[in-house]
Amino acid sequence: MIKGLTLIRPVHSPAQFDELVSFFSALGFEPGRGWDEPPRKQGAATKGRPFLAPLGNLQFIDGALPTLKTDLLVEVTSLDAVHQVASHWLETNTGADAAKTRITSIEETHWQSRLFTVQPVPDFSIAFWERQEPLRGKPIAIEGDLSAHEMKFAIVVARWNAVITDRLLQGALDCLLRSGGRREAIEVVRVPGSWEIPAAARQLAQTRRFDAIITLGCLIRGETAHYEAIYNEVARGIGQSQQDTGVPHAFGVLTCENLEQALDRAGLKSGNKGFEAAAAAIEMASLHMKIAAAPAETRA
Ligand code: DLZ
Repeated sequence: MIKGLTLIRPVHSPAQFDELVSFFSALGFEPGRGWDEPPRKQGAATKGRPFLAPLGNLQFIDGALPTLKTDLLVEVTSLDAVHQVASHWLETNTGADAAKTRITSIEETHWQSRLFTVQPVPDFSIAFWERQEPLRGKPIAIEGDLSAHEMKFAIVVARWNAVITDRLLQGALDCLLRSGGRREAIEVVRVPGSWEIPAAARQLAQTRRFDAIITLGCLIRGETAHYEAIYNEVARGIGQSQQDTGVPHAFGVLTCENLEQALDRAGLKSGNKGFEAAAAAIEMASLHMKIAAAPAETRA
């Protein structure tokens, strides 16, 4: 019968509202359905923006926690990456000096976890924490993070069906920038059609200047002679470039029956595959670095 918990947090001003929405968005919280209403009486709320997490609980405790004073506890799986994103957000939004006073370093807790606290706005403190890995500190699995901080990307985008591929490009850029990437660290390369993507992707990967390559194109069966042959060759070429160069390549080439289906996958009904390809590129670039850095025993 019970469906969910909602923790309401009134804010002090519209500016603070925008700052908190920006901070929670930057950290990758899933936005819920918000609401806006005309003011009904003096001081009444006019808008709300929910943020969702896969799990939540309301916890009553008997007395105070000895070391922890916070308004909200958020459990995460990649604490170091979250710390990086939070620091980056603070530096961008509050300046480098203020940022230092509003975030703590990561510390160990008495409950086998690591934790830091951050104040995105005054009077609101959030503690992010991660359980220490069991098995004597060995991770159960090596996983890539979703932080694009300090990473470099090349995006190869086909001009053919530009009405679709431009949307895929916007989706990819949106994902990279929202994940902590910098616009100057993203190179966009345009090619005539999907057929040309593998050659450009390989050349870019061979420069070793990029942590990952994102490939974006759109093949529409109805409009493409030898559709299957072209699609197979494009997929094979991108895959082979990835295997040969060792640089992660994300596959964002749509293969659709018709234009309507392509539009759905470029930001309408079925999400934006450019955004998804960029997210995969970030994760694989991070995983690539972690596997390279992990001691041999972790990999056994
Ligand atoms: C020629 C062609 C056709 C018919 N259809 C598509 C398509 O649906 N999507 C796409 O990205 N490119 C298409 N092309 C162009 C080829 O990919 C290639 O650019 C040209 O054949 C020139 O080599």
